[in-house]
Amino acid sequence: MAEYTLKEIQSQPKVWKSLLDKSSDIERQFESIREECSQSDLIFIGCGTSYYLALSAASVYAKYTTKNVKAVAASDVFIYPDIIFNNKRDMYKSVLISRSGMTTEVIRAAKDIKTKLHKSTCAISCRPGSELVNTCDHAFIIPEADEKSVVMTRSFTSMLLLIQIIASIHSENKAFRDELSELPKAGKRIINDYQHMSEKIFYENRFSKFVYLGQGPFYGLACESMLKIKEMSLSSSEAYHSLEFRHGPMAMADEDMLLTFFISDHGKKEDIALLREMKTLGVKTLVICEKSDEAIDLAADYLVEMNSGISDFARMVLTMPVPQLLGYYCAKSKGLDPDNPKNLTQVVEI
Ligand code: F1P
Repeated sequence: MAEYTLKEIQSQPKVWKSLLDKSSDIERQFESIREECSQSDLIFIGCGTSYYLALSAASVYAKYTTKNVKAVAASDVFIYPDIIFNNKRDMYKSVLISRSGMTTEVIRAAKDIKTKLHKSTCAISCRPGSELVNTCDHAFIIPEADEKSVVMTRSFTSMLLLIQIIASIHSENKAFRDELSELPKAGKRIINDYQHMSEKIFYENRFSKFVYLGQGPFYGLACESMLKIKEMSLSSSEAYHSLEFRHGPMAMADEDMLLTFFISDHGKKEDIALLREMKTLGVKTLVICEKSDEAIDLAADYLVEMNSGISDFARMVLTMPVPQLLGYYCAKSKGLDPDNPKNLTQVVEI
């Protein structure tokens, strides 16, 4: 077995470092579109993993630049353009996200925005020379984050980090930029510390349901984690805004469920109350947080403590290696090949 996926998960801190080392080039490139970006609202567009990336990227960008930013699935851009752009079509700068730059819906969205709305477009991708990159007016490309695997892991975190770097440049926020530079070291430590735990979870349990909960910028990460376990291990999985889980989905809670909580600094009080309540329903809990406390220690069956000293919006990529490893090890525990998930291909072309 080739084991691309595991190597790509493990390589993330190295790729983040090489991306951070290119911050000056990214800055130079951003200066050519600064004015246009400053005058527009932003819309992040993608499919699958790249759509979930758009959700988290939109939160981070809105937070630091105080701009109006939204995320949409690429298909809605050409199926429901009126809902997305309504009568404000001149206001938006579109950012199209795609690892391959070949996904049909993303390319169609980019072409429609250019030809029907006459607006310029910007691509975020891992493949130079792709159709998306050639269609867009600007492109930020990170070839070192590209992957052999079908399932996106380091491309997700690296393209998210790239957008965070751009947000730090756009907002001229040096403190945010300094926080981002700490990520590779913390990421390496987290992978070393928690790889074994991620494997052990599946020696100790056989879950039939997986749920991921996160608020704000962590909601897109919860969705992406849900997709990792689904794609690699063919397991039923769902993601919700944390407090939404109480509005119906908790009917499904029982001992066959692994409930993963992304606990943020912003929503810690509400998150912990929910965690304690769910624990009483018999679920197994996995908590991913910056720092634990007595209440978390008591209610978490499995705990990932990042201890990074980095704030909520800057440390987002640090939360991802463990959910990616869960997908990988769950697949292994079921005798599946995470490099070659059933029914999936690296690029979805229609
Ligand atoms: C997005 C995507 C992935 C999915 C699969 C096929 O691709 O749909 O989300 O996991 O690998 O591609 P892209 O537009 O980012 O290349």
